Amino acid sequence: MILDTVTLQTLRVPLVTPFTTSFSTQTARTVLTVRVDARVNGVETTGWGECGALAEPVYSEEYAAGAADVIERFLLPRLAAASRDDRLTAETVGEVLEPIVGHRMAKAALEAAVLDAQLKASGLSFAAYLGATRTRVPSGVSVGIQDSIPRLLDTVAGYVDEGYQRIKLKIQPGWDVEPVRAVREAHPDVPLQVDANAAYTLVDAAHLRRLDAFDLLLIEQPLAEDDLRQHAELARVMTTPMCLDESVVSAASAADAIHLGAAAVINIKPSRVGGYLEARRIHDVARASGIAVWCGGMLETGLARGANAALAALPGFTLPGDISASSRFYAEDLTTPYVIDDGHIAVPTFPGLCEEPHADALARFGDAARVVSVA
Ligand code: SMG
Ligand code: MG
Repeated sequence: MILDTVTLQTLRVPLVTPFTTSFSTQTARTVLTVRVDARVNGVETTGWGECGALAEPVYSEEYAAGAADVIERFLLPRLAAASRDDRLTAETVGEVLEPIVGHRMAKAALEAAVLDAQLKASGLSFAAYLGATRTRVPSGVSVGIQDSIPRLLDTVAGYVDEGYQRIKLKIQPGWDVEPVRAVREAHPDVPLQVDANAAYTLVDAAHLRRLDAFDLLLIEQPLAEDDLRQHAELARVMTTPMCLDESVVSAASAADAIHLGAAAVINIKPSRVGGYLEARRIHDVARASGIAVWCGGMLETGLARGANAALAALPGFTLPGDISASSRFYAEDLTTPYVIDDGHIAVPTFPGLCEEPHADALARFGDAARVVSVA
């Protein structure tokens, strides 16, 4: 692939309802978009990616403006050099950017845009490229921390009525056992799980064990990102399966977590781990070890929601992901919205990872696009 231009634009897309987790309340998604204009074997092609980083470094150390900076200052010059040396493909982006430490969400956005451009040039869908084995994936929904238990029950009932196949409740100290009990009593059979976003410590082990009473599919990231050993210790005293999100940033860290007994289940977020190709490697590692995986979300717009669905259509994704309809977060998506149909999201069949975003949505939600010369 020969890179011609790369365009960065930061959008602020309002959420239909505030989304509260143990670390923040989001009312809009700040999303850095990456557009790549390139040629593959002389064929002009365009690809799009979005960056998983939030506006502030509260989920991980990355944030949208920082991602734009590292892309422009350090990542793009390396991609441009690889392009000039004629060794740039989606499959080489990872190794070309490897000398830059961390910044996985920034790298993932670039890899996605290059991959989208490459697949569009060859007319191949992302699902076909990955070897996906399903045409639709079960849809789960992540439910934020609410003001009261009655409001939580209303919210959950609405999602169950929409057909969501699995409910994930965000928890934090002071909002855990009682809300989970209330939802379990109202929906005795719904597949239910919880996500703490690292809000607890091992001192809370006895309290967290009370969640074992509610037949949860899993507990996601109760402890800090670097507490692998402590997650293993907590896993030994709980019957609820331990699932890691923030702690798993690569296939190597997934292998470590599995080996230590810190993860019986892994949430695979392509952005968190540096891109879809590393995400697939984690799927492969987990599958070889008999560890279940599911696809997590970072409130993706239509630029990445369908690609997540394609990833989740690989055979090792045996639990429903945080892949809900566009309407879960957005009144207006950047592309044709993804819809929930019979509890599922269809895996896209168009070439590449995403549709071209609607120009009017980019104009309405975005700041001035910045074209970065890569020649
Ligand atoms: O995209 O459906 C989605 C969001 C799923 O809960 C979700 N993501 O820790 O898993 C997680 C959170 C991270 C983002 S919170 C702003
Ligand atoms: Mg999580």
